[in-house]
Amino acid sequence: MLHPLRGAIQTGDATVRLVPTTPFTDQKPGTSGLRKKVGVFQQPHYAENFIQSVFDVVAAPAGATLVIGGDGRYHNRTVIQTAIRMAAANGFGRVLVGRGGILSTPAASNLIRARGAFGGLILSASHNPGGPHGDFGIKYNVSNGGPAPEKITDAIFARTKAITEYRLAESPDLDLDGRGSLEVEGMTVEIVDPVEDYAAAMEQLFDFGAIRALIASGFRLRFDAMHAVTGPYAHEILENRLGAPKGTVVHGTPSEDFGGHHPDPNLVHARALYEEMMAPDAPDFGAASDGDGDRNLIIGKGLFVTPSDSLAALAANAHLAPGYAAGLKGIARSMPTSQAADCVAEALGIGCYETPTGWKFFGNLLDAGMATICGEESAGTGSDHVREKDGLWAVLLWLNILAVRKIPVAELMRDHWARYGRNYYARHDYEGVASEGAEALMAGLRGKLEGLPGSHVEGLVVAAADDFAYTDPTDQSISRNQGVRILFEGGSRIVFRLSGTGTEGATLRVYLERYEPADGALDLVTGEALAPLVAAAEAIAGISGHTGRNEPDVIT
Ligand code: VG1
Ligand code: CO
Repeated sequence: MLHPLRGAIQTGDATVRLVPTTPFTDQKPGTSGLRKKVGVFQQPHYAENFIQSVFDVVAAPAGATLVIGGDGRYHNRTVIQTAIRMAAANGFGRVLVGRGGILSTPAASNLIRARGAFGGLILSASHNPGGPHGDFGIKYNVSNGGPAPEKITDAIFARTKAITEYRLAESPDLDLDGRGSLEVEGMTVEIVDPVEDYAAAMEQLFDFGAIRALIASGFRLRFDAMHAVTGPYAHEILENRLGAPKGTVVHGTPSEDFGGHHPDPNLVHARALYEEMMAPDAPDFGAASDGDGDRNLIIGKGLFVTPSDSLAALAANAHLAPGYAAGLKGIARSMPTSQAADCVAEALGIGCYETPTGWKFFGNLLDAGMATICGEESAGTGSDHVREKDGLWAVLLWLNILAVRKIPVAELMRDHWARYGRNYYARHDYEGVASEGAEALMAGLRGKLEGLPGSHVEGLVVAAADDFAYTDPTDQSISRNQGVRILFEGGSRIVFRLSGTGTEGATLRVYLERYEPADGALDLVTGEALAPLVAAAEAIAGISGHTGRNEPDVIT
């Protein structure tokens, strides 16, 4: 319940309450917005404090447009109602909200750009589990459609620590399931179809006729929406517009708790899809997306394509799709993402940028026209069509490429490796470990960096080691401590960093990469290819001693 009224002021015809509040100390946005357990967000004033801090920092001009939508997880509708009341009380003139409160993250980014909105609130905890005991999240995106850059998220965090009141319009809950426009105290709330604008944008980028013909020729695909937000998008685009048979999209109805599953499209949580794709009668192409629709998992018949390889293959072939026929301006990847994309950039003679983890670092490069395609090892790929990674976009680009090249995914990848070499890659996650142990591990690594070059570990020779720092080439802003990199002679690497999206203890991510040149061993089993690096990671970082774990929880 709200505190008693401290003051009610009239702004035009709006009745605005100024609600007194006190700061929470834990509202620091992480890799992708503020993520906490649902119970934390349900505390009185918690979401309000954060949203007001966003509004205070971004200082939208009166009458500005705000996009609001989420991935449909538990608590989505409650926070959307609050956010709309607060937007009205903070002087926004128009809110665009997805029907039912639904907007995938890339669709929200698209809407902000297409409608010239000032910004947007995306309510999601992405790949984290949902439901009353799961996670919730709020992220603010700026007018280019991308996540707020660090200088804004830092200012928001500072504001959350000083906030004393928030503004709320007095109005009843809105029916978000209807059509058309509503009014909240002088502000227009337009309920938009979550899929329409996004699907239209995809039709502009890709040759839907060619993909339709591929599917009509008997090419079989499977798309697992993981009970999350991409269900309605995939039904419309893959089945209705591209003619894939009904049933191509599975788990296509968004549910508040993702059917009790973990909407993370990796080999652990999308295991059933993986097994289907490895079976003798597998479809030609399998894909999955995460809670908010920005990630993609790509599996060909009999071959899992690592997200890093997918980025490289998409970059190498993107010109085959109409939206990229003019070629790429550059490629950007997050630091832990494998260097496969670098080989493509080199061959194409275009720029290649290495950024810290998280999509917010790609925005400036895309805005400046320095990069066209970006990607992360965590199953995120996207382009300059929006300012978020985009799961269905990646699926459609793959399909467009396959429709032109008319070869199976596995053959396309073998061909790729034979040309550029192969970056064997895996990420080992140690989830929910004690924060002290994880911090001590990272501190220990940082302490050793200087002495590592030249040393021999498990048959590998360390060429360089550092704690990654990034200077944005467009505005010279610097982000430090973005992960420890150990680079070996021959192009192999180990990267260590702590997750910035978890909500329980710490999650240690260990990224392992081994490079084999085009005339090297291209057909190894990944686990075997990486075994020396796994041993080296343990020897250098003392993972078991610091975490008490002998095995990672998740290998992707
Ligand atoms: C993870 C991934 C990162 C991704 C981020 C948000 O962050 O590693 O690549 O950008 O999630 O993705 P972290 O800090 O936990 O490693 V999503 O789909 O959760 O918005
Ligand atoms: Co996501």
